[in-house]
Amino acid sequence: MPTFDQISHQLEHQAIEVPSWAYGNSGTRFKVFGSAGTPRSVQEKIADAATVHRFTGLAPKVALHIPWDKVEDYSALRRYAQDQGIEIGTINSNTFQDDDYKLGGLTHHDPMIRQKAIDHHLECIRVMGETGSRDLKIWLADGSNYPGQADIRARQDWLAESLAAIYEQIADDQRLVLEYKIFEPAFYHMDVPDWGTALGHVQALGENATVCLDTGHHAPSTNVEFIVAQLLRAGKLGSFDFNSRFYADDDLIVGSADPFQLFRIMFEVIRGGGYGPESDVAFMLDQCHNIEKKIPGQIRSVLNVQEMTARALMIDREALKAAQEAGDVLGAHEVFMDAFYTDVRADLAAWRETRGLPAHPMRAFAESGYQEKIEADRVGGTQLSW
Ligand code: LRH
Ligand code: MN
Ligand code: MN
Repeated sequence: MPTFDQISHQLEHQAIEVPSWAYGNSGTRFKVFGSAGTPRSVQEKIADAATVHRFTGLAPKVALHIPWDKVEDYSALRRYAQDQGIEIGTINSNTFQDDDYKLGGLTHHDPMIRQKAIDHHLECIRVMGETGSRDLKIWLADGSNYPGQADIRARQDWLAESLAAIYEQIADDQRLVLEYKIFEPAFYHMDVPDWGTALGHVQALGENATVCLDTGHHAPSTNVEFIVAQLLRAGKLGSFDFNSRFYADDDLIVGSADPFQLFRIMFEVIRGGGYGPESDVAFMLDQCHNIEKKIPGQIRSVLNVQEMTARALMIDREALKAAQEAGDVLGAHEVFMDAFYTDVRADLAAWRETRGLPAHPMRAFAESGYQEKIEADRVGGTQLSW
């Protein structure tokens, strides 16, 4: 097995995009808890995201959600982020909080509503021009609750037309990234429920259209790393929305529910050429911190990704291949598991120090006083929720 020192250079350029909405208050349909220090403006969310980057060196971009993060001047917002040491990343559209979209947005039976949803995406593309963002990420809440309620076939045609109208405005150096989800908020059918549907649509659009894989958006027991392998084979894995789940779209801290799954995913990413300076896969978090503190929740998350990446990089690929080709079932499995069971935490701590970062980012953040300061400063105004 390679040593940590042999793989550590591959960790240098690791970049994880944090979501602006992770810093706002969130909850379930039962309750959204407020918490001291929660941002009251987009700028305060960006300041918190930049803090995660300062303590970890892992999070150089923050993804925005429009209109949650709507501001007057996006160029000024970009400069604000840069002054804090980060860039604005993916722009996420939002067609799920407007009454007009009750029965759908890009797939609505009424062409006027579809046009409204298309126009929202064109507005997002305009924002991307100002923020310098590469990716427009589209997740649709569109679907139906009852058999017979909607023409599920016609909606695919409308979706294809709507996406084509948006894609037409995507510049050569930009991408349209389509995210799928098995259910919720619609419970009978979703218009983009799975990777096959998403892949079909983005393949019809063209080269700059790819798929976003949100780890919480599958049926229980789905082999997610297999989907990773498939999308990479097709050259269509655009991005990840990382999070953990026990049941459905739980949006918990990535690597908390099933670190082994994260390891397996990272292995397929690495093996399939999706990791490293040559790759354009975006690694994003899509999480909510309903009861834990938000900044440490994000720090924990990016560290979990880093840790499982390091372990996956340590798989002895040659020994694995040899065992596979010899038909050595248990030998191959052992090679795989040896890397998974290797504790890299001490090595990572030492390596961080060589890069001028705190060895223990969680501890360093707790001792920094940042949390106490925002709790004292951010009084008055309205806390943001996602
Ligand atoms: C939908 C989703 C999608 C949204 C985000 C807030 O469940 O994963 O990515 O944009 O949550
Ligand atoms: Mn998501
Ligand atoms: Mn989700």
